[in-house]
Amino acid sequence: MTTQQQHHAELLEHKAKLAPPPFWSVVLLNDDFTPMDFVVDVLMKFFNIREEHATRIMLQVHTEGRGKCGTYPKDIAATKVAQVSEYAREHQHPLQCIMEVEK
Ligand code: NFA
Repeated sequence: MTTQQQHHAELLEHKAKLAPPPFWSVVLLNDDFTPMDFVVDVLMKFFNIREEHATRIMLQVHTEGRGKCGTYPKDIAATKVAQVSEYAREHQHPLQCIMEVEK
């Protein structure tokens, strides 16, 4: 290994020690078919959000195209996405749920 490469490796190691683990947002996407009540139920059931707030998030998704349901460590966010996607599929609704790394 050259001195340059060693220096670069040390910088990466230093950064890895300082950086907090990234958090991930779980985001719902709008579509034309999923009933509004179903989206509110999803937010209450899988994200532990009370009805009034769930209704506000659902309406944000409906009008703006997308809305954040919550922020979690990567594995928890992936589980939420899988649970929501399976639940929507079971009920034959096209509701889409994605995860995005927090900036
Ligand atoms: N746009 C859907 C409707 O008009 C409601 C909806 C909201 C769907 C949020 C998906 C997400 N029935």
